Amino acid sequence: MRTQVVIIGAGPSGLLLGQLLANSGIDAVILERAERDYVLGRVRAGVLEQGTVDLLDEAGVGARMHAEGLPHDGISLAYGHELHRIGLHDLTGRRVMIYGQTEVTHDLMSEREASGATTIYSAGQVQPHGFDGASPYVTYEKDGTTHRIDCDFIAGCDGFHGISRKSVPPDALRTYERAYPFGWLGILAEVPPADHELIYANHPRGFALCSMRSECRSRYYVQCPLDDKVEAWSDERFWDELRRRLPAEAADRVIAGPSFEKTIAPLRSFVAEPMQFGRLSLVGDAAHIVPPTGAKGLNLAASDVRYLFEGLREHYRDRSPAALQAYSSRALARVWKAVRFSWWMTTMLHRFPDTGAFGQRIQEAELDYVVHSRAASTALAENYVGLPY
Ligand code: FAS
Ligand code: PHB
Repeated sequence: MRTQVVIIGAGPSGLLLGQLLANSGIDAVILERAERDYVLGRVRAGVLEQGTVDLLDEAGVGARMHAEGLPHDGISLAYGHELHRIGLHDLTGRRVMIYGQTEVTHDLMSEREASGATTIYSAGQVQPHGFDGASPYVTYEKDGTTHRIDCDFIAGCDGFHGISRKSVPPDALRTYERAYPFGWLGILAEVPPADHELIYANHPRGFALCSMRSECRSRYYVQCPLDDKVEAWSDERFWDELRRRLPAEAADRVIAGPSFEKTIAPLRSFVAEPMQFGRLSLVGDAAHIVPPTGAKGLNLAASDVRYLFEGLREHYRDRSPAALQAYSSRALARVWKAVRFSWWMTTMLHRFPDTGAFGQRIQEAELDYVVHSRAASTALAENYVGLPY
C-alpha cells in the first residue's frame, strides 16, 4: 500500500490531523493498535480552548459540540474556606467549551468513517522506518500478516507510550521531565455538578476539582498519594473527602451518587525536543505531557495538529517546505508556555510532601494575590482560555 501520510494513533491528535488532511485532499492512513471501542472508552479531558473549538469547526466536526457542549465564561478558585471567581470572558473576551474528549473522539471517528478514509484498528507491532530519508514507510501486523505502507511523511500521534518517540535515535532526542509526588483520583457520576462552572480547590488535605460533562453528569477529582488504589476508595469515602476539601457553600451543593468510572492517574510534565526527525513528526502526547491542572493536554495536541497540518498542506499545495520545517520550533514555543502554566497551577493548588504550614500560607497568599489583582487574574485567564496559536 502507498499513501501520502501515515498517522500512527487514532486518538484526538491522529483523528483530527487525518480529518484536516482529508478535507484538503491529502491522503492519510491511520494505524491504531487498540480496538475502536477501546479508544472510545477512554475518559480524559473535558475543557476545550477556543482554538481547539475553531479547529474542530474547521475540520467539520463541531456541530454536536456546539449543540451539547457547555460554553463557560469563568472558573472559581477555592481556598481559605471561600470561592473566588475568575471571569475568563470578562478579562480576555474569550471562553472555554466543556465537551469531553470522548465526545470529540466520537465525532472525529464518525466523520472519518463517513468519508471512507482508511483507519486500521488492532494494528500490532506498528513500526516507522526510513524517516531519516525521503522514502519512509511503516510496517504493522494484522491477522498474522506483516503489512507495509510506503508514504511521504509519518505523523507520530501515538501518545506518551507510543512507538514513534521510541523509534527516534536516543542521541537525537532531548527530554525534560518532572514527576509530581501525587496522583488524581477521578470519578464520573450521573449527578448534577456542584456549580455551573469549574472549581479548582486548594486545601491542606489536598487539591480537589469540580468539573462536569453536562448538566447531569459530573466529573470530580481529588489529589491522592501516588501509591493509592482505586479499591481503597468507596463512593462514600470519595464524596466525604471531596466535600471536606471544598468551601461550605460549594460542599453543600455537591450531590452524591454512584460513580460509573473511577481511576487514578499520575501527574507529570514531559517535553521531548525536537518534535521532528526527518519525515517523522511527533504530535500531542507523543511529544509532551502536562499535569491536567491547566486543562492543556488535549488543547496542546490540537495546536500541534494545526501547525503540522499547515506544514503538510503547504508542502503538497504550494510545494514549499518552510512551514513543515518550522513545525517543531513553532509547536515547542507554545508547548513550553502551556507546560509552564500547567506546572504553575499544579504547584499553587496541590499539597506537596514539603508544603507544610509555611508553604500552605505561601500558596494561599499567591491565590489571594491572583484573585485580587486584575493583572494576575488576567494572566491566569489568558493562559487558561489558551494563548494564541
Ligand atoms: P492519546 O494518548 O489520546 O492517543 C494516542 C493513540 O495512539 C491511542 O489511541 C493509542 O492506543 C495509540 N497508540 C499508542 N501506541 C501505539 C502504537 N504503537 N501503534 C499504534 N497506535 C498506538 N488532558 C486534558 O486537557 N485534561 C484532562 O483532564 C486530561 N486527563 C487525562 C487523564 C489521563 C488518564 C490521561 C492519560 C491523559 C489525560 N489528559 C488530559 C491528556 C489527554 O487528554 C491527552 O492530552 C490527549 O489524549 C492527547 O491526545 P493524543 O496526542 O491523540 O494521544
Ligand atoms: C475534566 O473535566 O476532566 C477536567 C477539567 C479541567 C481540568 C482537568 C480535567 O483542568
